[in-house]
Amino acid sequence: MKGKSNILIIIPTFNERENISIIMKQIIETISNVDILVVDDDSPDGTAKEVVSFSKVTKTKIDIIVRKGVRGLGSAYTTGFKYGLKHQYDVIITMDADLSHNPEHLPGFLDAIEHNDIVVGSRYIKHGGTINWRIRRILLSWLANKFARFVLGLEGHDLTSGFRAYSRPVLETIDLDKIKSNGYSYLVEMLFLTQKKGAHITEIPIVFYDRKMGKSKISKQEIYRGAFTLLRLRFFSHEH
Ligand SMILES: Nc1nc2c(ncn2[C@@H]2O[C@H](COP(=O)(O)OP(=O)(O)OP(=O)(O)O)[C@@H](O)[C@H]2O)c(=O)[nH]1
Ligand SMILES: [Mg+2]
Repeated sequence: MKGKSNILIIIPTFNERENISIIMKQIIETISNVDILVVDDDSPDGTAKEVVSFSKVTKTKIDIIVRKGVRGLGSAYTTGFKYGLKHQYDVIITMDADLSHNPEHLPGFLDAIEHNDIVVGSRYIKHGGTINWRIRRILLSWLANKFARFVLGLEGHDLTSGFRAYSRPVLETIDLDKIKSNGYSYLVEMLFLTQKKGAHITEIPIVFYDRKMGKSKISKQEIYRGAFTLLRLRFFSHEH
């Protein structure tokens, strides 16, 4: 029988067929008592089929939500968070599918979430880093973080990192449907909203590996939209 644990790992996916089973296997080998939810946006490459096949050969509870006719990392997170809240998980972790987020860090997240509301895996603090990232990506990410810190007065150093742990109560303090960002800026908006509510947010160092398989989804349009979102949050945050 599959025992229900109170830790959920959410993995948003779009065309990650080559990576998804590898990451799920690594997660299960690192921490045994977790459930996994994949939120897939009807990937044409058959990611969902791969998830279902894998779920049949493991004891770990693996669920998948396939969203049809919608796309977006942010709204995929929201779908996952709502599932996590509905099913009474105490700790909800988000991870990328593309093997950039090393499951070896998971025990560190679980330790830190005991005393914090949100734990962010940070590339930009001591002992954190990026491996195989092209200089353009490093610069872009660094700049985005500086900009977000400056514009929004956020305390973290890696505000766009998607490797995070949330305690259930902190997700209950905000109205997930009001988060308007739907890309990387969703991650910044989440920190902005929770920090305003007085959440205890901490960072732990992670080493981030560049994706080896599958395609990147980041676009120029996404970057400009992200910058615009931060300005909207700064000047129109009374909406929340
Ligand atoms: N459900 C869903 N997941 C997405 C979407 N866009 C990206 N993802 C997933 O979100 C995670 C992060 O996206 P990535 O494409 O790796 O973004 P990135 O790390 O900034 O860029 P690269 O690693 O260079 O590709 C991965 O697991 C993606 O499959 C989307 O529109 N919907
Ligand atoms: Mg990636």
